[in-house]
Amino acid sequence: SNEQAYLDLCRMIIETGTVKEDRTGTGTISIFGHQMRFDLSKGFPLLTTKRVPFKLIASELLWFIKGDTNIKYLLENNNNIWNEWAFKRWIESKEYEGPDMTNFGLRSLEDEAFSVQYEQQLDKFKKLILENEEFAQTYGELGDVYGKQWRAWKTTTGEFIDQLQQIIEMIKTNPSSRRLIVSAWNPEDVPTMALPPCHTLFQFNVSDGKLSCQLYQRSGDVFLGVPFNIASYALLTHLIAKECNLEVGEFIHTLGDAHIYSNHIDQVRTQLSREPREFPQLIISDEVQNVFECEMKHLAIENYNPHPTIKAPIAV
Ligand code: DHF
Ligand code: TMP
Repeated sequence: SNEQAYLDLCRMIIETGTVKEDRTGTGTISIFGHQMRFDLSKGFPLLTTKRVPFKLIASELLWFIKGDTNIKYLLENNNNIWNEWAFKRWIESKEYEGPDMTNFGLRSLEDEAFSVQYEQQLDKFKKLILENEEFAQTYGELGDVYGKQWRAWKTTTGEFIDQLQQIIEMIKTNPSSRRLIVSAWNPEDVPTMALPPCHTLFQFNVSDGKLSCQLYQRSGDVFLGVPFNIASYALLTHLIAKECNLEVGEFIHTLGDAHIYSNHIDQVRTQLSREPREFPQLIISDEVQNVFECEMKHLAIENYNPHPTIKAPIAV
């Protein structure tokens, strides 16, 4: 398997990276510019040196594919990975009346009493999203993030471009094209997004009947985000290849600022001490005729025998 490519990146950052301040106040070690390649015909790149939750990756990808930008769908699928960024908008709004939650990410790590209060407010927030439709519409929204840009990029004339649908059509009708690009980076919308897109642009390429995908990721949290991003784009490539009757080729992951947060270093060292195992296989049900019809029940991972989970706090 090519898990080694990921482990090499971790090692390279620890050994050669620069200590760098960052927006979240956590601190990182970082390198700029790196590329990893995963041959998708040799197994599905779900890391084995720690358990990576495939279901969360799949429901997030299906949420992008639906064009959804509201965390309600994620919560309905027991997926909590975007909560903090929606929560942040709520506590910064006029409507929020609870205890001061400023800088909750860092404070909950340092202050036990605060952490209890934070968990309570976050639970309340999740409940409101799930039970109050009006609240969900306002505070579940992350802004015009991935789903919106992929499926309904707004043009200057007020029309919408379905980039994902167009790219699939182009792969079928003009597979030799060198213009098979989807961009999530929309400079006009960046200021109003909860988080400007980290996975900013991807390109497909068909050669020899195989579909490959390259992602440009401007910023990568190598311990928490990157394992998700690798599996997510591998899954997307498989789904599109299946619809287009192509085999899968490579996933090429190009990173801009590739960093390890200072409070993830011990976890990364633990992971580096482990022996990688065979990658698992992805199973997509033959019921799935097209990408947009895919649901969670159609996806499964087989022969996944990872080392145990390694927990780490996320920088908000
Ligand atoms: N911010 C930061 N600082 N790093 C990120 O990777 C990141 N990713 C986002 C949004 N903001 C971010 C969206 N993707 C987790 C993984 C991916 C992700 C968000 C969160 C995460 O916490 N993964 C945990 C398991 C989480 C769970 O089980 O609920 C992990 O151990 O992989
Ligand atoms: P930034 O906007 O200041 O770059 O912060 C975003 C952080 O989130 C950064 O650590 C990268 C990380 N991230 C990923 O690694 N993958 C993702 O898919 C997302 C959404 C974020």
